[in-house]
Amino acid sequence: TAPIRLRDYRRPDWSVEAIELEIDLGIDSTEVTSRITLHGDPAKAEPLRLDGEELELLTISLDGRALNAEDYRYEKGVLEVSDAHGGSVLETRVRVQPAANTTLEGLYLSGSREHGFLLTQCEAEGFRHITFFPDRPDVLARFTVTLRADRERFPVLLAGGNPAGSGTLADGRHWAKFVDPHPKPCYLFALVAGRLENIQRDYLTADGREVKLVIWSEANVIDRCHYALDALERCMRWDEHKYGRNYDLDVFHVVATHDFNMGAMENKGLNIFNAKYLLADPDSSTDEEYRAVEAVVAHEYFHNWTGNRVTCRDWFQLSLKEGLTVFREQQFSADMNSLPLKRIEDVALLRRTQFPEDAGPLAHPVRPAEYREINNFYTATVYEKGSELVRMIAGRLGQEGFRRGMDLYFERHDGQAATIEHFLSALGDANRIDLTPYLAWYAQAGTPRLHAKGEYDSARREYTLTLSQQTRPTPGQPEKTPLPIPVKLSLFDRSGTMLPLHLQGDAQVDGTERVIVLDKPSQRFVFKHVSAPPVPSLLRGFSAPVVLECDYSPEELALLLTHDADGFNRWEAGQQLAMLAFDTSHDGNDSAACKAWCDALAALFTLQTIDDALLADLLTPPGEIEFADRQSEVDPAKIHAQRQSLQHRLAERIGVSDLLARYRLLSTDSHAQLEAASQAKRRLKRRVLELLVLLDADQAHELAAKQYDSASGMTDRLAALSVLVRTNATQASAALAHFRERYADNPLALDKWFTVQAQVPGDAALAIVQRLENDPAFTLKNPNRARSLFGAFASTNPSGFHRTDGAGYALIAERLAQLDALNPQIAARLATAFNGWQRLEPVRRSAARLALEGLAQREGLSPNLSEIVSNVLQ
Ligand code: B3K
Ligand code: ZN
Repeated sequence: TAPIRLRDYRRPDWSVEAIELEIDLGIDSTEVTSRITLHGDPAKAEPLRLDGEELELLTISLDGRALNAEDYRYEKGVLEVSDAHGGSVLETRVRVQPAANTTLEGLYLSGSREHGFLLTQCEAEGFRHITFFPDRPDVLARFTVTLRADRERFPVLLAGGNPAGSGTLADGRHWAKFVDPHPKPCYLFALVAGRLENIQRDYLTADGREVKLVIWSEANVIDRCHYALDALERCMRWDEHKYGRNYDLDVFHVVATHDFNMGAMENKGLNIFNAKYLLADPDSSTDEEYRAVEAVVAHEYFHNWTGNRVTCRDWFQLSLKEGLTVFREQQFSADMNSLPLKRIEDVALLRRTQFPEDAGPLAHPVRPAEYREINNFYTATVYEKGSELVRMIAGRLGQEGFRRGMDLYFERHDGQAATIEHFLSALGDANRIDLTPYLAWYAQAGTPRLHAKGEYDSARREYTLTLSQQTRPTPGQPEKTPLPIPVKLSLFDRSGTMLPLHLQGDAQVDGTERVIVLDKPSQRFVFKHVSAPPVPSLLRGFSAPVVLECDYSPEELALLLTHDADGFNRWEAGQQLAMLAFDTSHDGNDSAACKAWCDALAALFTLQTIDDALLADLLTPPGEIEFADRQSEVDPAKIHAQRQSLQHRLAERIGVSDLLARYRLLSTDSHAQLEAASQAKRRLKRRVLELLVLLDADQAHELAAKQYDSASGMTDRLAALSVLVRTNATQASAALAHFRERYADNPLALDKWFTVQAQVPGDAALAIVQRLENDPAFTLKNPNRARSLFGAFASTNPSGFHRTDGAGYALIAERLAQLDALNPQIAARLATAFNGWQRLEPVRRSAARLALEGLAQREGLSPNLSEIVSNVLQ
């Protein structure tokens, strides 16, 4: 198939003013009657063409007249109707088969035939699997939906919009009607029908609307929805305060399902969630998972304005809603929890997922220029890098300026399908600033490298910082242009004090922190009145999504790690120092960097003045994927071993007795409270245990086994289990058996049981994965379960997946083909685990190539999986 290109965008010839849906629901067969009122000028328009995939067309009529076979054509996913004109009403009746739908796109069944419920997923192009429609985001229509079903089997009937009546029908059936007053694109349509329970709460918006907030789930988990309901209320208030945005319907429904392709979906008035991001309780959720629930609830809610009220003109603009909404969620989570910890988490995620994506064959701009399968573009680049771009721009405008810009954006584009240009113009116009230079960031793939070099002139008491940038070629983009890179910086003197900044050309002193913008290939910045050679702290708060290359000495980084007042920067200095230590330690000989890293951390460890959670993060070196990202030839086993030895050095430097003492101290607080201080203790306790096991495995295993047995919550329990399993403790099998038994009826907890084992490092992992896929609880049909085993193995366990004999690749390639037949979206996502194979050392590289080529040659691969496999291979 030919790719779809941004530059070919044309406004739709036909739009739809209103759509009335009448849906007769059944597990095996559902009939959908749609009446759409068309808008368009047939004189200049193409014939009416509607999207429709695998629909069994039962009847079709135009303006009340049944159509004959010669009046329309339905083939290859398109229904073409002659003779339509502006104002025409097209009525179609189609049949679809929910229970047979394993793709989890369109209308499908969650759970079993007997007890499960029906639901929809339309973004990006699922609506065409339900009825005929111009399935593109720039066609906004008013939706009226009537659902009809057997009352016994489907007591709850939900669709987006406001409720507009319900009643009884003959034969034990009933109906419910919904009207959505806000025109919306069809990807935001949703329905849910089945046996569901709910919890609810009344909410009064700042502008005086009474709203019912209702969370729905199957009966057995409804008491695990309270945390999400609280989080929902928190984020609604926050959006009112921070952005002046109020909710705009009388009800807000949220539904949990165990069968979902992604995290959640922002359907207008009817959000649908992967249960993983909605359910939370201390016995089965970790602290991290609580934060994820809060974040995803907020993300989906924030879409109501950034995504729904203002939507995207076309899917190339996806980051307009996703990057912006991720950014809004990050601000919210930082406000609810901790700004530095949130920033650390997000930057680590960016480096682990987006940087490798941007450095390999799947690299694409935040606004791609072309795609084949849009579902393959819900990527870390569109989401996470997209959020970083918004952050840079928000930083440029300042808090008030950004709010002014957002207000103008909503004012101008409410009810519209907008573009990234619209967004930048609104933000710029509200502040009389030209933001068009930032468009280059949206168009150019690849992570820029920012090179920094400082020179001190003692005679002139001047410090000159030379910044230069370079972006390596990416597929289809051999030439790169320089981008505007805001560099937030401070200068420290050698005692760790921040210096006042006198930038040449500036009228006066500008505090101790400021932003300079590099927008040329290279630029010099001169700071005056600097009395001694300073240590620059660059890119503070990660002010731009770039890789910083600066030839710091170990002492300089240690100084920042010790003295920087900002938690994020402190962490960042530690990460850079660990990188340096990693690069310079060979054959058991510690480098100066390794020594500096260990000394500085050991000192901070003893000092006990740092927040426990931050200390836990400081004590964690960059992950294996990040180390790999910096190497031109990757040996994952070697990286694993080298990273382990780095941590071993750190553990030795701190010493068994201090580690033990701290572990005991942290263990006194054994209640699974959600307070930040309790969470922080658990995070540090886990880290200390992980360091301890490197020094004294027997003792650490005993402690871990005890922690496992006495844990009052999942965070401690899973931390202990993971230490036991990953370090092959004799106690591991008993704990695993206990966990398996205890959580047999809790799929989300059981997923963790699979994951912990799939993450055992090294060659042992493969046999474990092969054993687990034969566990009766394993199934490829459930995305969470498939990810918990194969995703965890292939995407998060480099030393396990990348075996020299290629058996990891062969297994995943085989399962990809099977998975593809069931659920192409999930298969395509899992296949991205092969990204970066070209940089593997030769033995693994040829094994990976073999597996990929074998996969590419298989018959009948979905467009989703073929696109990823062929892009990865190129
Ligand atoms: N917008 C959805 C993602 C839809 C993915 C379609 N393959 C969730 C979100 O980003 O909020
Ligand atoms: Zn989103």
